[in-house]
Amino acid sequence: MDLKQYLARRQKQIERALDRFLPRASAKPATIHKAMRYSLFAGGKRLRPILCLAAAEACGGEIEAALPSACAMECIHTYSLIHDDLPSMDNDDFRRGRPTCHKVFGDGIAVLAGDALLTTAFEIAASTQPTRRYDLKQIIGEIAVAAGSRKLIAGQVADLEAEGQPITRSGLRYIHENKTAAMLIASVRLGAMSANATAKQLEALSAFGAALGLAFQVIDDILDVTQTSEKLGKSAGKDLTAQKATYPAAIGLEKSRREAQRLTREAHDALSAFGGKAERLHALANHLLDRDY
Ligand code: GRG
Repeated sequence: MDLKQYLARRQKQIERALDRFLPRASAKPATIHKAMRYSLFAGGKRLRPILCLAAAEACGGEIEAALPSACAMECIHTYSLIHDDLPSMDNDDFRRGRPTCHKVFGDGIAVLAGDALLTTAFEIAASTQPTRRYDLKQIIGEIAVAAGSRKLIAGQVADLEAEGQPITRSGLRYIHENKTAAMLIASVRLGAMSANATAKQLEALSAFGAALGLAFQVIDDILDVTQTSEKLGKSAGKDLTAQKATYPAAIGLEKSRREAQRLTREAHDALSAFGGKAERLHALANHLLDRDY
């Protein structure tokens, strides 16, 4: 398959759907809708929604049915980036190749734009068509748990608390499992749910998302020290200066690369029962391992 073409097609579908789901920039109060759209349509890779759609395909589902979940996950991801960049968190000026939300709109509006994207995600998810096995309660619950205080927020809290402190491998893994992998796991599970997947398929996709999420974060840590800010579209080298807990800092660059390869193999293995239907998920896993931004 031509992955480049596949990514471009899916990115286009996701941009269109997000544009449809979000309030217009001119809707009152215009400032907040402009700020939400500023960060949402800033050229992110759309990894989480693409994984959601590819998981739906692997389970024999339709793209249209998975789009609300896919867009909800992208809204939550964007909210987390806006808040992460705030002066009270990572204090970043540059994200997705442009000045961060708070740099353009001010801290107050950036906090509110993040809040509004988080709540909009649930409004979008509520428009999902339930399937025979999965009702709206399960779909909304899946998103709420992944974005909540035991997953995404837990990872962020552990990350903040680890700054400048020595960290163990298991402490580092805890941060990455919650801050990064939980959102990837939920993305593939939601895609599968939209396709009325079996419990076994959901389980396999959870294992895939967990391994891929960790691999993705290890690569992200490596890129932070090996790439330029221009290439990444965000401030490179920040982890080192902020004394962040990262894989290269904990185990070195070479070992980190081997760990990313091992985790990617684990992700591939989790898909064995899907056969050819998981072709896109396999290609995405390889692509994430080889990426340079
Ligand atoms: C503030 C609740 C809250 C959480 C913040 C997502 C996050 C947690 C922090 C952002 C910084 C970071 C390194 C997060 C780890 C996950 C990650 C690598 C996010 C970047 O995802 P990409 O590369 O970004 O998919 P794009 O811009 O392409 O969507």
